[in-house]
Amino acid sequence: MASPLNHQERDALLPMLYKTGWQLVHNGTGLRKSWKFDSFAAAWGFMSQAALCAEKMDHHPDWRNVYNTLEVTLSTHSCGGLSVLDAELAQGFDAITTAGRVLDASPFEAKDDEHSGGGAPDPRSDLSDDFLD
Ligand code: H2B
Repeated sequence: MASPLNHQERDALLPMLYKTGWQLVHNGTGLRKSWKFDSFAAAWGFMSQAALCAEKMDHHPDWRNVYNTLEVTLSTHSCGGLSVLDAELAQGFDAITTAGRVLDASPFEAKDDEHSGGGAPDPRSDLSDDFLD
C-alpha cells in the first residue's frame, strides 16, 4: 500500500508540480489543478487520455467537469494524503498533449459562478448543482 510522502519526498516531488499549476489543498493532503479548454470535446478528449493514464496506474483522480472546464484533485485515499502515486499521476496528466486547446490552467479556478457573468443564462447551471461542494 502506498505510504504518505515524508518531508524529504514532498520537497523533492512537489515544487516541480507547483510550477505547472498544481496547488496543495485540504491541509496538504491533496493536489489540485484546473483546466479550461476551448470546448467540451477538448475537455472530454483530455479526460479520456487522463482516464487511461489513471487506469494504467490503478490510481484515480477526483474530478469535476463542467462544460469546457476540468478541476482535478489528487490524493491517495488509502493513506489519507499524498503519496508518490499522486505525484506520478500529476506528471502523467501534465504530459497529455492538448494541441493548443487549453485556454487556461491553474491558478485559474473552475468556480461555480464561472458562467454566471452577463449574457444569456447558462444552460449548464442546472447540471452543476449536483456537484457543488
Ligand atoms: N485511487 C486513489 N486516488 N486513491 C486510492 O487509494 C486508490 C485509487 N486506490 N485507485 C486503489 C484504486 C485501490 O482501491 C485498488 C484496490 O488498488
